[in-house]
Amino acid sequence: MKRKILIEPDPILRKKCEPLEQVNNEVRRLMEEMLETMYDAPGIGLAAVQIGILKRLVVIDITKDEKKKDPLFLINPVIIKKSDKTSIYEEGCLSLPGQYAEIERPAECYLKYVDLNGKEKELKAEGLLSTCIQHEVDHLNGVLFIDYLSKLKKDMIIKKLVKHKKEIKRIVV
Ligand code: GNR
Ligand code: NI
Repeated sequence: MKRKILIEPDPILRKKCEPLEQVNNEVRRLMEEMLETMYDAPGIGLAAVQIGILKRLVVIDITKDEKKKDPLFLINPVIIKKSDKTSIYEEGCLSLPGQYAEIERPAECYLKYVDLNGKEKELKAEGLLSTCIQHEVDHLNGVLFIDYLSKLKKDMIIKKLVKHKKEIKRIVV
């Protein structure tokens, strides 16, 4: 089932998410729904908090080819090391529709996480995957990419989103 994605400003997006205690079928089903919601959007990553669930769960698929899906399921991801070298990507966020900005982040990161079988894994990421992982782990801590912009740029984006949300409401009502 496809879920509704929360749009900033929304106080839920600013909450810190709780670690998951055990991986069971309910969690596997939830992460499949997150993946469906992400593909449908479409996006390359989604954190559970974006659909209102305050758990440390992330799905990612950065492959462009629609036929060759390559999903990554991250439970309780922890970034254990970041490179000094940085890279800049133009980021978007499904919770900030239509808004994009160039963000500088560590180019490489090392990640520890639990997979869908409850097994501890490690991963070294670079390029877009590294940026996406850092963007998603930020979500788990209530951080959005606009938090890295100047107050002026951030306020401008939030103002646009407030207007956007009012327009959506007007259409629905
Ligand atoms: O779809 C998304 N694209 C993207 C592009 C550059 C850096 C990060 C991202 S993640 C984003 C989906 C999203 O909002 N994930 O939380
Ligand atoms: Ni996002």
